[in-house]
Amino acid sequence: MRTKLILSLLLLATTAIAPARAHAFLDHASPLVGSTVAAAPHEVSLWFTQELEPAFSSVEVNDANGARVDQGKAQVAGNVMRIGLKPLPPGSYRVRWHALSVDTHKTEGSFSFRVGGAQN
Ligand SMILES: [Cu+2]
Repeated sequence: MRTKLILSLLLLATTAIAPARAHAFLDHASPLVGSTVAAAPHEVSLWFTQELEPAFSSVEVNDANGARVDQGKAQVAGNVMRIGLKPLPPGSYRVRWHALSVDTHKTEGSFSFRVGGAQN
């Protein structure tokens, strides 16, 4: 009986302490993660699972040689982050994002997409 009581108390304490599990993870993106697009996109848009803190969230896009191909300043509105792109020749590109969600949790990630078909 006593053990049961202690277990219940422990469980209660754990539940009370557990933080909200709602970090800003990438929900989806445009261009789609890992996709190949026929026409060069003018911007990359990222939709997150939670609202972002604009001052501490950023994204950059690099070509296969590591050169920046974005316009330099991400725009954040609610749970969406966008960044304009320079004209992209066919090739593969990597998007790297850092996010601080409104619950102050940091997340980051990257994905690639490709412009054009057979070209490198
Ligand atoms: Cu969180």
